[in-house]
Amino acid sequence: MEKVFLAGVRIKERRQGRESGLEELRRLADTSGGTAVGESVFRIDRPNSVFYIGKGQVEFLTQQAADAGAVTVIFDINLKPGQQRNLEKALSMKVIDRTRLILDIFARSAHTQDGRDQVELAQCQYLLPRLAGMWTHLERQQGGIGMRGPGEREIETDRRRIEKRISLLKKHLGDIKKRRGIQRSRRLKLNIPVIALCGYTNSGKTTLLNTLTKSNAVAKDRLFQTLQPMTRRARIFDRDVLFVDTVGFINDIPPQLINAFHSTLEEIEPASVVLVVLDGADPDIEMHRKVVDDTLKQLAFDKIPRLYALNKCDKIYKDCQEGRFKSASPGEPEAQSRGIEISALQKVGIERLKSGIYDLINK
Ligand SMILES: Nc1nc2c(ncn2[C@@H]2O[C@H](COP(=O)(O)OP(=O)(O)OP(=O)(O)O)[C@@H](O)[C@H]2O)c(=O)[nH]1
Ligand SMILES: [Mg+2]
Repeated sequence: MEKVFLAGVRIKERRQGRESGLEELRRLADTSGGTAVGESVFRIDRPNSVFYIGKGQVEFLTQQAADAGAVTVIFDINLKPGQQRNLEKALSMKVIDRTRLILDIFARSAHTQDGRDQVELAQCQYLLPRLAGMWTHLERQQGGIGMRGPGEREIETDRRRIEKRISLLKKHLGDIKKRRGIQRSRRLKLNIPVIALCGYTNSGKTTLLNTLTKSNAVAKDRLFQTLQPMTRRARIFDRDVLFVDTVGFINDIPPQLINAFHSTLEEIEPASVVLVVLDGADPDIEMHRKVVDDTLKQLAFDKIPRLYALNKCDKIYKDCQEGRFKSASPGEPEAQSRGIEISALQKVGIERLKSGIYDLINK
């Protein structure tokens, strides 16, 4: 396990409401195989062009990370290539930013050829502007966080080869897009309503898909477990429907990933209903809701009727049984705005959720 030091950065004036802690960064670091040996949060007025954080803060961080025995510093913000390089020089350590960390996790989760191609495209696009001087001042390392996955062999090659690789991958992804398009139009001909499960990563989308369709897709307590969409047929009362599980969203989702995963996200397009799955027990639920709403808007899926499920309610209510939740019924305004409380794992609130879906597809 690689010893990592976590560095959170908060811009003072952007602070609104609850300031999120480093829990998410800790989970991301953990998922990518790092062991956090220390952490610090740096508050700044505005990003500095040289190091992002202030010079004095860099000195403090250098000391802290070295004392903790870290070999890598992971930031929860995105760094410009120059800032990243300057920080690596100043710290004499590998510096990973948020995008690189997330790309690394995606590389670990990519088990299919399509998934690997999509991640590699994102990695190549991330690397291209960072080629100059990359790792040259550090001992070249084998493996480790941010060095993993299909893109790693490309690091030492020149820009031209990466550019060639990008165009080849884009061609592959074009083929995937076509193939998916054909599959979708075939499904569309069946005239069965599609319900897309969307949400923040780890909110329980796959678990809910399994519960709704009696499937056994892999659901794990791990960020970005699901990369590829999965469609399963089920019945809601007297109607056949198709549920599609999708890749999870995250705050500050790297644009390279949205780009590379476009063909995957297109599976949401034919949906009659977007079922947003939120982790109802997460203190950051409102941030998650906003990220999901904003991402759906960015992808132009905001016109599709939406239903919110507040999942993991068994974590909130001790005595969790069907009908015991305090939530309003799906027809009531409060439930529509906040969401229908469910537990995908304990199979609670599922009938009420189905009624909500049923009402929307019959509209
Ligand atoms: N307590 C509790 N845990 C749940 C519930 N639903 C899901 N989980 C757990 O939450 C974790 C993530 O569940 P997944 O279904 O894999 O979540 P996901 O949204 O598909 O996550 P990604 O595919 O990684 O984006 C797993 O450990 C599940 O067992 C629930 O209703 N209650
Ligand atoms: Mg999943």
